[in-house]
Order: sequence, then structure tokens, then C-alpha cells
Amino acid sequence: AKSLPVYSADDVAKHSTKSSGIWVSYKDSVYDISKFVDGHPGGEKILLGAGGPIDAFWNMYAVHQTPEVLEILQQYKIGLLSKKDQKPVDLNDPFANEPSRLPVFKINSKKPFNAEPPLEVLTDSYITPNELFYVRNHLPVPKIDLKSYRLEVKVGKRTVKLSLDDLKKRHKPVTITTTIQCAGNRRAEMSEYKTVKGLSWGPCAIGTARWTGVRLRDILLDAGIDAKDPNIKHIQFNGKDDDITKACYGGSIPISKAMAPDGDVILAYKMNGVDIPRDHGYPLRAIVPGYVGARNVKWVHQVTASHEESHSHWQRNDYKAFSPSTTFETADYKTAPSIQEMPVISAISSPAVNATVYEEQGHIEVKGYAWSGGGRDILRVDVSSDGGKTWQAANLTKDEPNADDSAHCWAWTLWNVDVPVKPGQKVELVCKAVDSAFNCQPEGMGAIWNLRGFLSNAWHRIPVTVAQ
Ligand code: MTE
Ligand code: MO
Repeated sequence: AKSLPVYSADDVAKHSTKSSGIWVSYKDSVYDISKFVDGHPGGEKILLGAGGPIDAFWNMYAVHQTPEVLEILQQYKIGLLSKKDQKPVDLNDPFANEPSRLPVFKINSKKPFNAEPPLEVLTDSYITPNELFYVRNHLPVPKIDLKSYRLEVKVGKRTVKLSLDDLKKRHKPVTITTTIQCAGNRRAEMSEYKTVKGLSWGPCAIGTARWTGVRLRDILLDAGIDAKDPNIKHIQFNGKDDDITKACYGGSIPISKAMAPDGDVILAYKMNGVDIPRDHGYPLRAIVPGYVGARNVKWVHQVTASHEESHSHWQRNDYKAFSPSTTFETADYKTAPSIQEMPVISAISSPAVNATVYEEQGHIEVKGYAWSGGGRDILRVDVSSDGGKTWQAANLTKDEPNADDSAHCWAWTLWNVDVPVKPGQKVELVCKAVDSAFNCQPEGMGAIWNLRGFLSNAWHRIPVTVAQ
């Protein structure tokens, strides 16, 4: 084999812009990734590594540590890194401080930790137990000491700093029951239709909890916000989780949602009656009912009133939906709207895909969940056992009335129904929900397909075989 040229770290450093070509080194090799940059699923973040070693980034964004990603990188190998520049990789694992998790989780990525509970348990209780609530982390879980923790609230030139105790003393606690769903829930099905980029979530990146905290509106008013100030359009949240460049997770919501007395946006310190577990945002997280999971910023420590949306990567270059014909080359993240309120969705939790089921008196029981964003209630769930030709309305189970301090329906509806089947039949079970604005789910993935696989809310179809 022809021996590859040897480059120094200085040679690599000269290639850090699109015009010079973009080179990186990883372990003992040098790669020219110019052609890959535009297609990078993590977007422009890749440029942070331009002209240097990417080892530390790959430790941080450990999704890269799979044979598939390594194979992509190998295609771009142009040479070897000189021995003197092969610095020992920092073995200080940013994920050394992760909390422990139940082994039953279906793991989509270990570092950062992304996992959903098994479908069999998802709808067994109206309130999702904390230990079984899906986890969606973009970065390592931060270790936060309550003694030094302060919430910074910035309104105009004023910054108020509050300990968790201050916050609890100054404001009345409220409890809001809400369903949180990741924008990527059910992405795997969309990818089956046509491949999308993103973690392969099944239908369990969703859960419901009672969150106790203080109203964001009260905190902002206390910090002196003038809700009528035309220069304040967004409330930005920053999380305490950050990467090696100190860029933290962040997101923002419109001021109208933040200040609406019935918007029920809170900064929560309890999840189902106990301190919020580390994976879900200890000690404080934003709860933005009816909105996409991504804005429910965990480990929140900065709240800023601003004229613009958060500059976070996850507000500006992710969590945006495009038309089915938009490609990574044509996607314009600057003009695309951020996903905020969520559309109506439902899914079958039992039986499972391709299960063999036993009928009883010509029927089987089908169960699942339905939910809509924006505080819209679920009016009806239709279920079919013939692929969608005929339908039956399911029995609906809702939250206990007055279980929380809200006037809106932020939480899911569970449902069940007995549908007719014949022994030996192969049937396709289907469900679709209707929300209180009479929004309904699209029949297939084709018309809603988008390159990142967000908002995958087509009719849920489950093929099963009825035993003889
Ligand atoms: N907040 C911070 N600080 N860091 C994160 O990675 N992930 C967001 C959101 N808040 C995230 C975050 C996303 S995309 C989702 S779907 C929800 O948290 C997941 O919340 P959970 O892990 O409690 O289920
Ligand atoms: Mo998410």
C-alpha cells in the first residue's frame, strides 16, 4: 500500500475555513472533511473542530463513537498526524458523573444519555413514574450544588439572583400536570418511510408528570418586567449543562406564553412530589406546558427577557420543521420557524408490533395514549382493526379533575377499546386522535416527512396476528 503523507498540527491548522478546505485530526490520522461539512447532522457545530484535533469533541458528543460514524470519517482520510503532535487524548470523561438509570430503558445513545421506557409499561399509569420517564440529554448531566446554585433573572439592565430557597420563599407553589414529548417521538417510523437524521425514537419519548414550582410570570414581574414593553418578545432559558467550548443548552419561548396567567409556565423543583431527579433537571427546570420538549429547559440557571430568540444551537439550528422536499442543502434555518406548540398525536401501546394476540369472543383489547399541544384536549380516539376502513371510538381516561392548579388540558388522554378480529387473521390495527380544535392526524408519513424526522404524528399502524 502507498504510504500516506504525514502532516503536522500546523498543517492541519492552516485548513480551518471553507475557502482553505476543512481538515481535522483524530487520533493518529488527518482528514479533509470539506465535502462532509454541509451534511453534518449536528450542523455548523462541526466547525468548532476545524483545523485541529476532534478527539475531545468526540468524547463530548459521544454519539460519534460508533463504527458507522468512524466509517464516514475514514472516507476522508488524507494522511497521518506527525508523532510529535499526537497528544494523549484527555481521558477525563465528561460523562463520569451521570446518575444511575434503570436497565429496562431502551437506550438510543449512552453518551449523552437518551433512552425511552419499554412500550409495555408506558401507559400502565396515568402519571409516568420518574424512574421510567424518557430521558433526552444533549450533554453530560451537570452536578449542581444547592449551596452555590443561583437562578439569574435578567430583565433589561437588571439582574436578580435567587437561591432555590429565595425562590420558594418569595412565590407561592403551584402544581401543573403536563405531558412532555420530544419533537423526535416516533421518528423511527418516519425513517422507515424514508431515512431521516436523528436519534431513532420509538413511540415512548413522551411522559406525564405533576410538576411543582413557581410561576415564571411571578418571577418576571418580581424582577420588574414590563410585559407591555414592545422590545421584549422572548424569554430565554439557559441550562447548566455545557460542552467543552462552554456552550450550554438553551431555548426560548414567546413572551405571550411566558406571561399568560393561564399559560402555566413554571420553574419546577419537584417532579411527582419529590425533588426533580438529576436526569430531569435538578434542582430547577422550565416547564412549558403544551410546547415541544426542547423548550422545557432542564438545570435552568439563567432566565433572560430579550427582543430575540435564544442563540442556542437548539433554538436556531435544530427543532425546526421543513417541507418534505427540503434537503440539507436547501434548508434555511434562519427563516424557518422554531417548533413550539405541538400537534395532535396518538399511539398504540398494546398490542406490540407483530405480536400474536388471542381473541376473546371475537375481540382483542387495544390500548394507547393521545395528546395534543397548546392545552387542547382530546375529544376522540378512533381505532381500526382493518387498516383504517372502519373505526370504533375508544374509551378515554383523563386526569382526575382538579388534580392541579391549571384550567387547561396539558396532559395526555389514555384510551382502550375492544375491536373485532377473527382467529388466524393478520390485521393492521390503526389509531388516530381528534383534539378540541378538531385537528386530526395525517394518514401517512409522506406529506409530513421532514429531513430531521420531527413531529412524526401520522396514524399509528400496528400489524398483529390473531392466534388460531
Ligand atoms: N434541557 C437541557 N438543559 N439540556 C437538554 O439536553 N433536552 C430537551 C429538554 N430540556 C434538554 C433540556 C429536550 S430535546 C427534551 S425532549 C426534554 O428536555 C426531555 O426532558 P426529559 O429528559 O426530562 O424527558
Ligand atoms: Mo427533544
